[in-house]
Amino acid sequence: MRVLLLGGTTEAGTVARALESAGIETVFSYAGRTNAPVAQPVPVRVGGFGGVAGLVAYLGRERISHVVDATHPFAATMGHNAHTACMQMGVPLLRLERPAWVPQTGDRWTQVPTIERACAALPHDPARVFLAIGRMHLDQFAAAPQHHYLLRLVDAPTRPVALPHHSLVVARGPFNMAQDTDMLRVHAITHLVAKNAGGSGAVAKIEAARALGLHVIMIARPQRPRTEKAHDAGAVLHWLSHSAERGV
Ligand code: 3Y8
Ligand code: NAP
Repeated sequence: MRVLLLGGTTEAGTVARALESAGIETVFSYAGRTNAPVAQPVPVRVGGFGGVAGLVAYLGRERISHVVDATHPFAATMGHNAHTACMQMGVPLLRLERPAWVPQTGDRWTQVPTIERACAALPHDPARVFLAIGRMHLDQFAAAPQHHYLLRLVDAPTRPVALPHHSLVVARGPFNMAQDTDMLRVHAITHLVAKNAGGSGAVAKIEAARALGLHVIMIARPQRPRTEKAHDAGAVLHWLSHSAERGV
């Protein structure tokens, strides 16, 4: 058995530790988005595969017997590519999906279907907005330059940010509520824009926004292909052992 673990989330690290403890041969895969990704207890590869064709070739060349997709809910292209490549190669695929966050008492959410619609959901009058969606979609908010934006990025930007009024925090999660509450207060934030990532690593800001009574513009997850799903590392190990018993 040789498992390709598509990573980049807190849960992927948990699965990597479980597979290593179980003595299951595993390769952990990062896209190479950040300068210094978190080390893992199993061999790591970094960078894209080169689309579906590249992934198909990788699965064959590396004799991968199983794929676990533990990528972030918004990494939908990787999700679709993994599904297509595994179907083509007859390699079993399991999606490790964490439940989406749901609004609770005290939440002031405006739910939008895409990142593009999040900007339009901001008020017309100038606000102070914590843009907690990382680096890759910041430019879309240049359409609303009247706001002051607080940006939190994993790595310092390599080019000027196209938002005239912004503050920058360079930090890597997982984050905690005390840190996030303090940051929202210090920057006098009135609105928060977030992806519905689910999980524990990014939830602190949502809990802090609830405590402070802030408006949250919550971006829904993109569609993913229908695949077998698990919600924790134990279920991944069970799937692998069951799959081995069935000789696949
Ligand atoms: C490169 C690997 C671990 C994994 C930790 C989780 C939690 C902390 C919170 C905020 C929101 C955001 C962002 C975020 C979080 C975890 C998890 C998560 C959100 C690393 C990582 C990689 C990435 C890629 C990065 C994206 C960006 C998104 C920042 C490592 C740290 C906003 C998503 O600069 C860039 O290009 C960053 C790109 C994709 C989204 C974006 O559009 O900018 N994650 N994040 C992975 C790879 O190369 O394959 O560097 O160690 C992983 C984590 N980030 O092991 O502890 O499990 O989700 N990541 C979001 O959820 O909204 C920050 O600030 O509150
Ligand atoms: P994406 O848009 O779904 O994927 C774009 C391309 O990046 C893929 O086609 C693939 O390139 C490559 N790729 C993505 N994940 C990969 C992985 N784990 N290993 C190897 N190649 C990968 O992905 P994304 O949203 O940019 O996310 C990139 C990484 O950051 C993922 O590991 C994801 O788990 C992590 N992450 C993303 C977010 C987020 O908000 N999007 C949040 C936290 C963590 P090729 O086509 O060349 O194979």
